[in-house]
Amino acid sequence: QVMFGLGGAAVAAGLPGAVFAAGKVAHGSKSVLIVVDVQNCFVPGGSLAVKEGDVIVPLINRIAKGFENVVLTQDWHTADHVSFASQHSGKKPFEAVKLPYGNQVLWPDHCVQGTEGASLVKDLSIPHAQLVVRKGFHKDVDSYSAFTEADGKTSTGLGGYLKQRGMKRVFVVGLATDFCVAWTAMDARKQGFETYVVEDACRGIDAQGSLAKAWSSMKTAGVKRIQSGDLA
Ligand code: VGL
Ligand code: ZN
Repeated sequence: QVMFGLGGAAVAAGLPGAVFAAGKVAHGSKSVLIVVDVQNCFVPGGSLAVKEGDVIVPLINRIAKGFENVVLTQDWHTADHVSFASQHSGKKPFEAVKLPYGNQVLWPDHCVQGTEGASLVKDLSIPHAQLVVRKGFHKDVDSYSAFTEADGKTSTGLGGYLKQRGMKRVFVVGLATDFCVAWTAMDARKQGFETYVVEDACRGIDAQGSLAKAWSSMKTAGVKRIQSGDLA
């Protein structure tokens, strides 16, 4: 009886605090949902359209209703942004270049500050969202992550904001799984948040195996991969 009790405690201690017996992941007042880049450019019809990027919007709206704390992000580039293939002579979208901070995939022009393409998708309905983080606004530096720009050192301030608000757990949904969602989730882990990606509430670009690579990197980083049905 005593052994059983200790064993139970040990098993319980080994489980993440938020996972209960039913296998559901709880998300209380110390959890935040980060809705990544649900913008016109990233849904069908947009300049960097993600396949099925639009179909996750109703699911994200529903998930967000269960979260007290929600942050939205917007990719927010200058018209001459370094991540645009149009700024590199002889380069085409989805090719890469070496920049001072490392390798950079080049993209079609997208999410230019103040344009319709950069606006949040109209059907996204999360009126209680508390903060919109704009990222990638420095002309010479990209930022897939909502926490740290691609130079690996310039902070957006989001980590400090979430810590000052007492957040412990981060749940990530949105676009694209293999770029802004993955980088945001990995940086959340790096900053000490217990981090979950809700897979069915994301869609990926999947250029040259990038989706499988992203999931493998997230796993190594300790990011937990869950489905919307796993949320309590
Ligand atoms: C993204 C490529 C370029 C994203 C943003 O939101 O995942 N991907 N800019
Ligand atoms: Zn971008």
